[in-house]
Amino acid sequence: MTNKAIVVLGLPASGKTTYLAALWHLLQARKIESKIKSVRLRAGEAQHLNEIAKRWLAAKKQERTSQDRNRTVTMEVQSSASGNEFVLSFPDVAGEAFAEIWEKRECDPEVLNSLGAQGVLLFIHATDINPPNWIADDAKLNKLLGIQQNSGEPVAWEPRFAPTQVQLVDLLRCLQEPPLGVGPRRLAVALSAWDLAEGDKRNPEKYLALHLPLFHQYLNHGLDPAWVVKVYGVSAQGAEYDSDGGDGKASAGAKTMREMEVPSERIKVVHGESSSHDLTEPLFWLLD
Ligand SMILES: Nc1nc2c(ncn2[C@@H]2O[C@H](COP(=O)(O)OP(=O)(O)OP(=O)(O)O)[C@@H](O)[C@H]2O)c(=O)[nH]1
Ligand SMILES: [Mg+2]
Repeated sequence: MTNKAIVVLGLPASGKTTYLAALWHLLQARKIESKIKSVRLRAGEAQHLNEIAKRWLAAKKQERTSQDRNRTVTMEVQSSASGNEFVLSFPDVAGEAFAEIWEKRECDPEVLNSLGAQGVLLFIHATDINPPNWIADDAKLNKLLGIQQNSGEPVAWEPRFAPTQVQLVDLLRCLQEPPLGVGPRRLAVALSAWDLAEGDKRNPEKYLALHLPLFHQYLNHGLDPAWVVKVYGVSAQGAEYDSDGGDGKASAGAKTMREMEVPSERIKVVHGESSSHDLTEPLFWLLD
């Protein structure tokens, strides 16, 4: 049995826990063909996995992962094609831990350990992107909203204001340099909430080039050429789910998802022009 580790990265609310919840359901339910099968859970966290999978099944949004509740799930999995078995470590870490690498140049020691993995699964919420803003556009928006602007007065800048793609490029740069660098890796970029991006009628790679052009250029021309990259569109929910807060009204999408006979069919994974319900596809490619 080979030990393989995958590190799951992503800024806050990028879809990491939702992916893990849907993955656990899919592996346990075995209702659809998948490239990877779960053999057994090796280390603890069954309760966590069962809780998040239960929320997923009920079409409820996951709770934000808090930094003092980072969890690494270790499972024994098997490739359906070759029968080879792997021990897969899959950390469910709060996005704040990765944001801190950019904002404070600090890294939690536990997170540091998991960052040595050869396989990197990087989540980016396809529609929750902080784009670079133009001062002229901001001024226009402030005027429309009736917000008083004191022109000529500097506004203190904070690293968290940086555009999403700037933070992501820096994260990848850190993974290539000491103390986080471990040589060439495989990188699967998962554009999560793909159901919200599909209206664009573009494949995931083209979507990335359009909405995160700096990041896309970095993948192609800035990253160590020995790294291998694939871009996936991932809809782990299939639609918008109910949130716990607010008026408690059920979303129409969540209702449709709850009515599906085979819940694993809510899932959609897109690569290039092909799509499937197999959420294990990026993991299989990373383990290969
Ligand atoms: N529409 C849609 N929304 C999704 C999907 N996957 C995740 N989301 C939403 O994205 C938001 C963040 O999802 P989480 O899985 O909690 O993200 P996370 O990366 O674990 O967040 P932290 O724990 O805060 O780091 C939630 O509002 C989810 O409902 C999806 O496939 N479709
Ligand atoms: Mg989370």
